[in-house]
Amino acid sequence: MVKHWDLFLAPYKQAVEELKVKLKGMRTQFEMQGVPSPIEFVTGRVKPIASILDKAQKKNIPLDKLEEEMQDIAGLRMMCQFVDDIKIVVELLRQRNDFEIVEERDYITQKKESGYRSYHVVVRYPVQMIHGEKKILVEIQIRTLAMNFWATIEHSLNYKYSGRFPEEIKARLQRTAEAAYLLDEEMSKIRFEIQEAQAVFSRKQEAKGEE
Ligand code: 0O2
Repeated sequence: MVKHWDLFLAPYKQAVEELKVKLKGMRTQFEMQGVPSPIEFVTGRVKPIASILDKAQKKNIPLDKLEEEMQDIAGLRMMCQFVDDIKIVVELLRQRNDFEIVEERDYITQKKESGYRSYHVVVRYPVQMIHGEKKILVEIQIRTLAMNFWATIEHSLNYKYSGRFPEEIKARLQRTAEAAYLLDEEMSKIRFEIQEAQAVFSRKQEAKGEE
């Protein structure tokens, strides 16, 4: 017998798979046009059941209200090389008509107390199931590679310390968040040099492939 969680998570799994194809497709289209892509790579995941239960408990979300109140059971991440690319990607998402944006959270201009930076777009996405259409919430996080590096490290430490960081670690994490931000700023300043070099590099790779 198919378990209750499998049934509940089925549309979320389908949404993540479909959106991974669609959002990765955006990158491919830039590549085909021979212009630098604002999207470096895309990942996606369905929140593990244990994390859903954990978050529901922490945020007092009744299990029969998960669909409406937990926005990130289905999650996608779009990584960009440069901070300015984030705006471009958000604008591309706003122009799509295969989902409806329900909320945007800008943790880049308004970083979280932890030091976390990222831009979150929550969308309502229609999934075609055998019994009809089901609209589900999906959270798309858009961030630079540096923001992603920091968030990944902080997330593992958070897990280790169950969110109760020793003061020293907390302070260091805030400083590393600033360092990541500075790295993004410096990279932005030499963006055109970097993109020129990347274009030369990919032309060389293509030529090698044709040999
Ligand atoms: P996981 O393991 O990534 O699924 P809240 O959970 O209260 O912070 P809310 O209202 O659920 O926030 O939505 P929000 O603000 O969009 O944050 C949800 C997700 O953003 C988190 O999911 C993380 O992926 C990421 N995030 C938010 N704040 C931080 C942070 O300080 N550090 C890191 N590393 N990631 C953050 P989950 O459920 O926490 O975790």
